[in-house]
Amino acid sequence: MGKEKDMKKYIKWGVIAVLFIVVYILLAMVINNSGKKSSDNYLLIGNRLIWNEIDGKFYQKTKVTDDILNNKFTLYNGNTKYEVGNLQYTDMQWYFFDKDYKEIPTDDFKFAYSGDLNVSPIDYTVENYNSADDYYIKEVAKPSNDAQFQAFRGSLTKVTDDFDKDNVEETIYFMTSSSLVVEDYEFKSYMFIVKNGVVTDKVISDEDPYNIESVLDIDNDGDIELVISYGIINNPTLNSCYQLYEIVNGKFNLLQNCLYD
Ligand SMILES: [Ca+2]
Ligand SMILES: [Ca+2]
Repeated sequence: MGKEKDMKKYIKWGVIAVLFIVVYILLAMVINNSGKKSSDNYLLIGNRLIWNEIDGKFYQKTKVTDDILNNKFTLYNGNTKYEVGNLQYTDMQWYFFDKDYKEIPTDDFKFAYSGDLNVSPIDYTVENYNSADDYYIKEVAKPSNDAQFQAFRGSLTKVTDDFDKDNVEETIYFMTSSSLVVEDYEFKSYMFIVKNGVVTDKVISDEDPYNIESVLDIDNDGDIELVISYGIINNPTLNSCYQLYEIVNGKFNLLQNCLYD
């Protein structure tokens, strides 16, 4: 009788132990899947964007952690490539040093990347308004008075290249009337493409401006990508919305909306 009782006790505790282990494994699996595993593939663009690439998607890191700092980065200042030995993020600014702790110049800092990423720089210049742009301001924004016109002119930036590799250049314009603070007027923001003198695509926002942050070849496949910030009027932060676009046949193609870690 006693032995049987002991046996039952053992089985009972055995079953409990097995259940415990099963629950533990399931929990571990759930926890593991809910937090995306970070990778060593980091892309730093300017001082306000840190992307962590996982399976082709770029997740924004909203703070600087050791995970980031412990990587080996390759940096482009203009078209000059450097291997980074150490990096620091102080007062919202990156500082890079080579293996001898000599500071790497960042006067024309394009980006730095680590891990399996392979990013190529693209030569580009961000230009401001000139009088030939009035035609497009009128066509796209239809300003109803001179103050609105002036606001768009003052904010206008543009970048030109053959973005979709069809041997015809496109100019991508960014403009907003956000500087105009008058009653009964809600400012508008635009991003549009001009190709062969024709507006081929436009994106309109009721409020938040679009800004060009970077033009690069993010995967080194020869096709150009654009990093555009959205909704930043004054101070871009690590939290701001950064989008990735390509241009196809004169149209914007959103490759990735802002995506947070
Ligand atoms: Ca083109
Ligand atoms: Ca590319």
